[in-house]
Amino acid sequence: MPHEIKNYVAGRFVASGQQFDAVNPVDGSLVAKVHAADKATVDEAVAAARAALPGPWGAMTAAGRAAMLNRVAGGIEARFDDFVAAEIADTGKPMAQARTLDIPRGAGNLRFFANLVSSACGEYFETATPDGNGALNYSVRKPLGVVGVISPWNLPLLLLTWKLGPALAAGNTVVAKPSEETPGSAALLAEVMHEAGVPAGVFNLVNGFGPNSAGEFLTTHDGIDAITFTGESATGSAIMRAAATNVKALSFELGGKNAAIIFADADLEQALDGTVRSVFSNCGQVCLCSERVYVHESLFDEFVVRLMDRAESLRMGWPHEEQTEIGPLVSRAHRDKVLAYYDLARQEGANIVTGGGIAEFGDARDNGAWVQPTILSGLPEAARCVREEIFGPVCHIAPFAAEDQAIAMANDSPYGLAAAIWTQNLSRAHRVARRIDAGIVWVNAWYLRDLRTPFGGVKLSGIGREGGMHSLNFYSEPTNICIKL
Ligand code: NAD
Ligand code: 6OH
Repeated sequence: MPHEIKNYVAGRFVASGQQFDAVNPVDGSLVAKVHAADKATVDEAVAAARAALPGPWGAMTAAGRAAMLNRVAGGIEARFDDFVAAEIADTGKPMAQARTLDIPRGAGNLRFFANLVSSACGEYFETATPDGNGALNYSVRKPLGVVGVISPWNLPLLLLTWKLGPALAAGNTVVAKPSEETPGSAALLAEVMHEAGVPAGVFNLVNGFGPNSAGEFLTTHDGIDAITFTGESATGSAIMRAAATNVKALSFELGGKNAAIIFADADLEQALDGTVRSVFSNCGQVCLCSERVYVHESLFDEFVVRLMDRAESLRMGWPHEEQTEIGPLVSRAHRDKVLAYYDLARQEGANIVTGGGIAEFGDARDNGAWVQPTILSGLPEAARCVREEIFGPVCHIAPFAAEDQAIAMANDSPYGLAAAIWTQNLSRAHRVARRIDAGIVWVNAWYLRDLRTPFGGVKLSGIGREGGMHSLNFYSEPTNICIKL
């Protein structure tokens, strides 16, 4: 039964004159009517956030804010099944994934930053002076102000809370805009914030699109001090231009064209398991997914066949079925983009090892956004399908002869988010890992997370790092205080 999703502004759920549809990509059914925030609603949200900054939120101690965030995390856990259902309805992802990754991390992100801000310490220096008495320097952390949070559709609650947690813990107030494709879990989060007693104006939620809509209203707003954004690199460029007028602080997690490198000395079973996960998880819609797989020539033919077997046996199914491993893409529009790349691969002369088309079921799912898991080979490194982010269940697989060549191929990319290296040779692991131009390198693993570690990309993949103190450093600014003794 479709429901209405409103905006959450100054502690109230507000409607607007214009609505758009949130659609379930499993079968094309209507999930919700979403009230798009107009300019006046965004203005009101920014004003409410500004007003709450010195008031209820800024006046609270870090421990008080941490307690509040822990209460919100508890609220997510108390409504766990509702959050799972909302995430599944918007994305079609397997329920097993929403239950073990998306929603637990939604609560976990808030708890993690609540705890971190409770124990974070500052800097202190003793400085010599000519009179011999010296001076003390210490710094106090202050929030940036009003933060605009713009999040994508692939891991909706996880990526929203990954920004909200540190922003709020550090004492900022927030106006958040979830992706227009996936407003459901953010709307529930607003309810949980409200029920937890988060003061009005501290967290505001505005729905809408990018250009000429809530996204652009936020990024061009003079009342916003910082924008934290996860999404496509091209959108990052547009936001950077928009944010220039009042020199907003920017944190960007952008696209990727991540490499996996399988050396001859890899544990083959482990590398196959890891690569099938890294290519096809979340239907390939994780920024960290491997879209370029490089395999040592001595293993290449065997690896291609075995990866193909695994790709073909991935269970595509309804989200609620326990056996389901892979769901649809997020929307028909995104499917058009992915299918255009499948066609382009053919035009570029690729060998389609498996897949390459729409997945059909003969039931309501044929109204959804399903595509076949796809493996390409035989393309030159300069081909567009090897250079551009596709963001679907697809990789290009190519052989290499020598370690240096594998590193050069991995690094020959406009992106630099993540890489996965598969080898049993310890020296090689260290040697190669540090030469990869990416923000995150996994060895014999993929998407193994520790929330304290720096997370982000180089080149077109982003600006800055999130995670642990890296997040708190973005969401707060030190004021140095120098005391002459
Ligand atoms: P997107 O850039 O299309 O949209 C992301 C968000 O930006 C949405 O909320 C959208 O409404 C908003 N937006 C779009 N245009 C805007 C504009 N001009 N001004 C302001 N806001 C605007 O990205 P997406 O399609 O939702 O997500 C997929 C992309 O995100 C992929 O490129 C993926 O690699 C990337 N991603 C990166 C990371 C990372 O950590 N590096 C994580 C997840 C996703
Ligand atoms: C991108 O699609 C995935 C990002 C994941 C995280 O930011 C995380 O903290 O796990």
